[in-house]
Amino acid sequence: MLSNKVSKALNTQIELEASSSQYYLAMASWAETQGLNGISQFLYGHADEERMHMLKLIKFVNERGGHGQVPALKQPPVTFKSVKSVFEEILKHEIKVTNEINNLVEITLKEKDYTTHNFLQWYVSEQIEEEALARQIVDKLKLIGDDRGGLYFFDRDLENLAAVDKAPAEKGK
Ligand code: OFO
Repeated sequence: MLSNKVSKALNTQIELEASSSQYYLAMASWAETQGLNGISQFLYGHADEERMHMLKLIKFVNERGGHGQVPALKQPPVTFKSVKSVFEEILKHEIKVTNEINNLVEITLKEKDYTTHNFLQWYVSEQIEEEALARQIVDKLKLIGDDRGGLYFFDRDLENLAAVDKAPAEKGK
């Protein structure tokens, strides 16, 4: 059974994962309107992943006798300054999510909730990957600078990355 403190903290995380999903969905839709199909496919996929992070938490909370609550969300931005600013925002956002996961881990230790502590290890590893990927992409975009041709190839690279990410899910169908 979850303590009130852990249950509340997990529900706050549910809200953060849900708003991450909306945020990336808004970025994906904006990129699509700019003709950046690879980038938008990658971001649509990323939005789905965040939804899965939220769902995993909801199910865990319910399994442990709590109530995973579906939150109301603020509208995310509609337009973005540039592709580089989108990925810089993602990196900033993921660093924030990592900090929140770390706070959650700390709460479970204080509450001696080792089951939730164990469950959260998946999120700890996931955050390492998410931050590393965002950092890699931001570095690539710095190299590209204002080169339109570079952006074209970058868009194609992300299309390939989105296809690779989707492959295991499709195999599982
Ligand atoms: Fe759920 O990891 Fe990103 O935000």
